[in-house]
Amino acid sequence: MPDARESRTPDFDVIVVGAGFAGLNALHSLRGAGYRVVVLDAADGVGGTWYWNRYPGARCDVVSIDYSYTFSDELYRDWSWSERYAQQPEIERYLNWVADRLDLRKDIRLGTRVVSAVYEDADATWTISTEAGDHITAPFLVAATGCLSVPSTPHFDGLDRFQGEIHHTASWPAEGVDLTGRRVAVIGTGSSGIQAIPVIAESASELTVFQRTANFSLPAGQRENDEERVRHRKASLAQWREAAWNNSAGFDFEPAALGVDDLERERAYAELDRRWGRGGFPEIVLAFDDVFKNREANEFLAEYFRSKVREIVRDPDVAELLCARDHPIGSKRVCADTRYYETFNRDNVTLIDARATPIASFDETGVLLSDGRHIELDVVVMATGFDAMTGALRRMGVVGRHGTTIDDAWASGPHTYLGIQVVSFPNLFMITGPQSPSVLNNMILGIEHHVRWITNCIDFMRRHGLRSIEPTPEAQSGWDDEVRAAASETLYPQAESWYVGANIPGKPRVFMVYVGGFDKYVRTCDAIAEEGYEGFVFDGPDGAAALSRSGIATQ
Ligand code: NA7
Repeated sequence: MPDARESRTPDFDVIVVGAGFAGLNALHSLRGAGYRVVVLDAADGVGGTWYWNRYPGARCDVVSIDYSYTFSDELYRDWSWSERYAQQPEIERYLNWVADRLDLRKDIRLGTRVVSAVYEDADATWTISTEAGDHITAPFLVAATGCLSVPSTPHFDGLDRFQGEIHHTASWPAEGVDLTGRRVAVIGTGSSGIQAIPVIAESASELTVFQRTANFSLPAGQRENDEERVRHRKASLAQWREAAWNNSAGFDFEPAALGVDDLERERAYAELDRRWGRGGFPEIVLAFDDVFKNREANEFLAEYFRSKVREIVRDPDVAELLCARDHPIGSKRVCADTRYYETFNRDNVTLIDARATPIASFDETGVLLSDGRHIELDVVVMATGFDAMTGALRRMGVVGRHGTTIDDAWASGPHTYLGIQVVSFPNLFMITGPQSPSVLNNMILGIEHHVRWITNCIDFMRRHGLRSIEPTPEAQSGWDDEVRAAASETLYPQAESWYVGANIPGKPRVFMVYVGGFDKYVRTCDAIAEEGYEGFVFDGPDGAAALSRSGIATQ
């Protein structure tokens, strides 16, 4: 008797999970290609990471004119960012504007959390189950679930007894939190903490910062956008796009060597001072490629950063504590701040070395440190990061062929082909998935590239009557090797960062980003598609036969 499910008609052609930058772009592209698409998102609004991360001071650390969709000249032309680095509310407004402008809302179901995604081999169909108990089917599933979308709150004894408020930066209440005159603790000094701390210090009566590891941070150089520059960019978007697609990081500048060997130290310092004054990654961190590979150049730059901390922070002991030493600069995300170090000169701000004197426990009124000190608190801010890169797919309960779970497949860290697909998970596509350039390149271009690639791939399958696609194990392990080899030429793997999963207890330590160059990556993916999707198999293990049946050449 045939399985009843074999004859069922799927509800949609494509289910996209996530309504942030990636999901909105995917919906527009796939719907434009004629597919029936639905986007599901747990949030009550569009925006993805820019919906959730509403903490005080939340801001993008990529300049706003580079952090915009480029797939549509009209969109690019008709939106104007007010600041060099956009704040969260403005980015959220932008994404809402895009959703309206492209008439996307009618295909987006908000407040819809996906609790499982199961692939059925018999009819090559994904069934998505939602928290509300709905089931939705489609042959294709696109995970537009973001790289930093699962907040992580470490375990602290007694936290549930604390009678004050606790807020994670990545699930900050939409109505805001009034911190005026309150005693606040911020736990964590990554990008989120470093952005939030100066703003919180201005309203809190007392702010206690718990720093376990000092980070490198530089002034963002925040200012209003230079109107002339914006006009020029809008007028020359096509050239910018061309340059960025062919750039190793997806921007329009090519890094050069800091070259500490060649330059006299004074000259190098003078150059760095000039750049520090202008602020932001393009000026300093991303400007020098040898810094990511050469330990000497790296230490030179790191020491320059430390000298700046000592210049700014008046108390020498506090300054030393704020100097990052445990990792090469750039091997963890360098932070872009607005008066972060200056904040530690305020009378109402105290820095606690949470490595020397960790939090022992919480009680009803505050926190007890390992040295016996008790700090009374009204509000605790967890700026403690994310289960990055793999967390979202793992939380979504993804089950592929023969009951293989994504947890099984990634037990030793993520394995993918091109960061786009995974063996045993046919027709599941990831946007900026692990092992793609993602967070270490221009995210928006990375998203646009994946969206284009996925749309073309589904088109190809439709044209050739193919039902399913997945990578071969050989191609996947080859990509593992490429990702590892590219990382081994850099200093990235030397840090205990979220790039390697070190911030989540029990998570395998594997460097999860492809750092072989954005331009090279784009060329590789596009060549694979043009050559008939080498390394992928269509319609299960009988893929070669499926391809030849479809009338196209097989390798
Ligand atoms: P990050 O960069 O992962 O930072 C999390 C911070 O929280 C970091 O300073 C951690 O210290 C700290 N942390 C985590 N657990 C603890 C405990 N138990 N005690 C004390 N401190 C702790 O997350 P962000 O949200 O700031 O930024 C994530 C990305 O978003 C960022 O890189 C940008 O790309 C945007 P640790 O370093 O682990 O010692």
